[in-house]
Amino acid sequence: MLDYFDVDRNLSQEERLIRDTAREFVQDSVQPDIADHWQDGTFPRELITEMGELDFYAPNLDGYGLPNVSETAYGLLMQELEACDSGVRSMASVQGALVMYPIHAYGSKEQKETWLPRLAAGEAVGCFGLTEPEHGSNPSGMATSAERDGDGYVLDGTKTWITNAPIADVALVWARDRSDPDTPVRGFLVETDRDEIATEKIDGKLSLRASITGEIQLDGVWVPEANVLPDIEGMGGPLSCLTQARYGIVWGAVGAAKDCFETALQYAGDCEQFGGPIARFQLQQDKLAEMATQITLAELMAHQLGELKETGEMRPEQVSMAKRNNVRMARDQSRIAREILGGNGITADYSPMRHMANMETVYTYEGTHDIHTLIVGHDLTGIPAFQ
Ligand code: TGC
Ligand code: FAD
Repeated sequence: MLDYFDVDRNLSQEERLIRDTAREFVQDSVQPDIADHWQDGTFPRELITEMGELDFYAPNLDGYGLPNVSETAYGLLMQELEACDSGVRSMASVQGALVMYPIHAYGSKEQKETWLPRLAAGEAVGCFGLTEPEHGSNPSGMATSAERDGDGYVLDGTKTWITNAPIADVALVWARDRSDPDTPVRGFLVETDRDEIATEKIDGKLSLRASITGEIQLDGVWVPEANVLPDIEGMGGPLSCLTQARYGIVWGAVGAAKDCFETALQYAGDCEQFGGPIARFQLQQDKLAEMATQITLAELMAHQLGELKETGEMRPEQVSMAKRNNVRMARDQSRIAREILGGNGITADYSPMRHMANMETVYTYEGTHDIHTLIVGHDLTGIPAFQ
């Protein structure tokens, strides 16, 4: 894989090992069937426990048997998974950064003991319910409510576009506590086998097809007080989880773009027109040089962000800048790669068009490109421009 500035030299032995293990897993277990899954709109569910056995879910956390690897190692893992398909990285992102992280950071001892080992092993699947039909970019306007009822809460509302909802065992649902005069947002762990919860699959996606997406319909679901995350109140709860997942996307986007680059470079060398390989044309070399440059810039940003995260100095606004840049880069470069492949580029036999379609989702979820522009703009000027 492209490493023009030799970032490999800075990696520890453990980081190389994790990257190589992920690469091997992808090559052996995922790559052969991923295009079929994408076309069929299915996720290779048999891989969920295999990914657990390989410590792919939240390996950057500690305790409860979690390996506490470096943030760079975690990023490299996301890079390798998304080099295969954004749906595979999404599986690990949601499980690790959006479900295990909040339980680890804000959960009770009992919640941690119940869920972290099972989620880490892939024996249970989690999903993260923040977005609503009328509240996507502005989740703080959420309508989903929690009302006190005996020694628990009753939840009502609809969450939509929820990765893994139809296959989840537990949904982390963010809702406003209407029993409290301040109506703070709180996190509720809702087992999906409870009464009055439905998780319908969303069909017809033309992007991120190798990932299961659904709604969460909460129609008076009762959960005990023990299912509320005790150590967090307010939007800082869900938004802090987004910072973790966005960090993974910063790296993942580099992986998708690298896969596009490698495919295009190989193709340009193999494909002959006008009596020789198309790689000899200056127009194609310009495209390849620009791709390699943009990927390298994004990769360096990811590595520096990893350093900041490792030392606890990373700010959410820096994650926004990197998510915004790296996903736009992957979206643009996957399209250039597709172009280099000519007609073959529009088939599922090659990865660039699949990555290109996936990037439309990645550009939109975890904060749209526009929202990250406004987050960075706010940080630079001190003036919020969201409303
Ligand atoms: P705001 O008033 O700015 O902040 C409220 C509180 O939260 C804190 N905070 C953060 N903390 C950690 N990380 C962040 N990124 C944070 N952003 C804000 C903030 O300091 C404050 O704390 P406190 O203690 O003062 O109360 O919040 P706001 O409601 O005005 O938010 C503004 C905005 C637009 C930036 C935010 O709503 C936003 O990011 N919107 C985008 C929504 C989004 O990204 N949704 C993603 C849904 S999940 C998903 O897409 C999963 S896809 C996964 C996959 O398949 O891979
Ligand atoms: P909207 O917020 O309605 O935005 C529409 C357009 O308006 C966008 O172009 C946006 O940039 C623009 N816009 C909005 N506000 C502003 C503004 N203030 N200024 C300028 N422009 C603005 N959510 C979860 O909670 N959990 C998940 O697991 C999850 N998985 C997902 C999986 C997939 C495949 C997809 C597509 C989405 C997923 N999401 C998930 C939801 C995702 O986070 C939202 O789609 C995203 O936050 C955008 O919200 P929206 O779709 O409602 O668009």
